[in-house]
Amino acid sequence: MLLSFERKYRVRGGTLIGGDLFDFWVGPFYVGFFGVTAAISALLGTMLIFASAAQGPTLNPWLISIDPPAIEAGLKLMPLNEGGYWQVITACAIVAFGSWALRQVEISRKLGMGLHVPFAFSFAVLAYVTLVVIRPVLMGAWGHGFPYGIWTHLDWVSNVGYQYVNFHYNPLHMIAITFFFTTCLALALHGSLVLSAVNPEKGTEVKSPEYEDTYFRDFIGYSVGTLGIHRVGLILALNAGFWSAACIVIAGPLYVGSWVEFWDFWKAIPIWS
Ligand code: 07D
Ligand code: 07D
Ligand code: U10
Repeated sequence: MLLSFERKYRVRGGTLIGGDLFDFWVGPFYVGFFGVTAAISALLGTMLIFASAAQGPTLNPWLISIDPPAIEAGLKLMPLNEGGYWQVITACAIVAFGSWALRQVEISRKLGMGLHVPFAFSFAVLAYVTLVVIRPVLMGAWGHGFPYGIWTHLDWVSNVGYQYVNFHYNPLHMIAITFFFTTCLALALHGSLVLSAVNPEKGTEVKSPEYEDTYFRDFIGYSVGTLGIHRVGLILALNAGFWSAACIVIAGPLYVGSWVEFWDFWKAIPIWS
């Protein structure tokens, strides 16, 4: 069934660049120009991670860390072993993620669908680019980017957090976290509601979307609707990514010091001071 549908849509066209050149599939994967650039940049980036790791001190995948240049190096291009690996790997990653998004665009166009998937993925890429390009450039040093290591990137988050005393007091971090939590709540409600409709009591019929609507009208007086919940979900998730990028780009470039003290203005408002 799936295969007969695939034969119908596996037709030429919809490419953004390269015409028919890479307009083919390898097994289940659509290739396209951006599949080739994604494959090359991802492979190259991964090989550079291995090359850098091979310089020592460890080959243990959990402990490998490719560190950005020292902060003192500013925005210079550095020799490979002094942060240059990190810089080239970052460039490979951005080309790979960008190609991935453009490949999503080509597939959407082939299928005559909206561009919602690439639009959504772009928010993840934006968060990453904010961390490793936008914020470091605004602060004047690549050394502000995060290191590429499973444990060391956690150290970076913790250290940067404590540089601002208590990162929880960053108001945009609060907004981002609230969107993450709400996204989870919405997905749990949606997943459980759909499953409850398609898994009714034994011997009874699968329930239609009207039941899903009615469930929430009975429960909270309103149903956003079966299409609406997907809009809600997308908007919540995009906001989670967007406010994350915003919360970290203001920490440093716009606001230096303690996020706890940031709220002093609040205590000084005349009404209650
Ligand atoms: C489930 C989709 C699949 C993706 C997976 C990740 C790699 C890395 C590379 C050895 C939801 C694949 C992992 C390719 C291997 C090398 C060099 C997505 C799913 C399974 N983090 N982070 C993780 C990345 C940042 C933070 C895990 C990437 C920021 C915290 C994994 C990036 C900050 C915690 C990982 C990135 C930050 C993690 C699970 C890029 C703020 C954890 C990720 C490119 C955003 C958790 C040991 C996951 C953990 C975790 C990958 C960036 C914070 C290793 C690729 C700098 C606090 N991060 N992270 O499931 O267990 O994502 O860490 O920006 O607690 Mg991270
Ligand atoms: C950057 C990932 C992009 C990924 C891409 C794809 C591959 C391919 C291949 C699987 C953004 C990569 C793909 C590599 C893989 C295969 C085949 C996603 C990115 C493009 N915080 N905090 C956040 C919470 C504290 C701090 C964001 C909670 C402490 C700093 C989010 C808590 C301190 C930064 C968040 C908490 C602190 C953040 C992360 C609780 C530390 C950031 C989500 C309950 C002491 C980061 C943009 C995100 C940020 C960030 C949540 C605690 C510091 C809102 C819930 C108090 C320094 N924190 N945090 O951004 O905003 O995802 O980054 O305590 O930099 Mg925080
Ligand atoms: C959703 C949904 C819905 C569904 C769904 C889903 C959302 C309406 C109808 C989808 C959801 C799920 C399936 C649920 C699970 C998903 C998650 C939890 C999300 C996380 C996902 C993962 C962890 C899996 C990630 C896996 C990936 C990304 C696959 C990895 C793929 C590759 C490594 C290949 C990538 C393909 C590329 C780059 C393009 C094509 C390229 C090739 C085939 C390789 C060949 C290369 C070339 C031809 C180019 C030549 C270049 C070369 C060889 C390089 C040479 C370079 C040198 C330097 C030598 O809402 O309901 O149901 O299902």
